[in-house]
Amino acid sequence: MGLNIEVVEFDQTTRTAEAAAEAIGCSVGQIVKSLCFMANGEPVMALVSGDNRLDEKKLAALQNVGRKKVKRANADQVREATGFAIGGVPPFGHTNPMTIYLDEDLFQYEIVWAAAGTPHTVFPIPPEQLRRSTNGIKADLKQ
Ligand code: 5CA
Repeated sequence: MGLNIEVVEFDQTTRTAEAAAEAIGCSVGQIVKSLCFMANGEPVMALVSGDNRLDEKKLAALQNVGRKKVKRANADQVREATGFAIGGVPPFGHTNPMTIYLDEDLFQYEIVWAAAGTPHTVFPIPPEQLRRSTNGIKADLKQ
């Protein structure tokens, strides 16, 4: 993808946004949560700032499906859709390409940090590069 990614590995866990921010020494808002949802049975990903909670109503509206048709993916669905286990799901490199939305709040930072495939690895990336490399749609996603 023409990215110059440098994966950083920690001894301590980075499996949650809070733990990752602690290990990196950045704000929780700079952590990219790669959240997988099922919308009408199809996987869709929301890249959400660590400070924010995703509003499933907003995701349903973006996907043009009913509110009740959006559910958080379970561990098996996450693994099937992305190829990775919860706690290390990266924003790209998934088994199956899926629609990706990006929390507009990520764009206030010069650099954000996302999971690099394991619960001990992360990488920094400018939000605009994250948008380009995921073909992501910038949106208002938070509660
Ligand atoms: N490595 C960190 C920071 S980049 C990370 O992966 N954070 S995360 O937020 O993207 O991944 C953890 C998320 O997985 C949680 O916010 C939660 O939404 C989701 N999750 C955790 N346990 C479950 C579960 N049992 N079922 C479905 N989703 C879960």
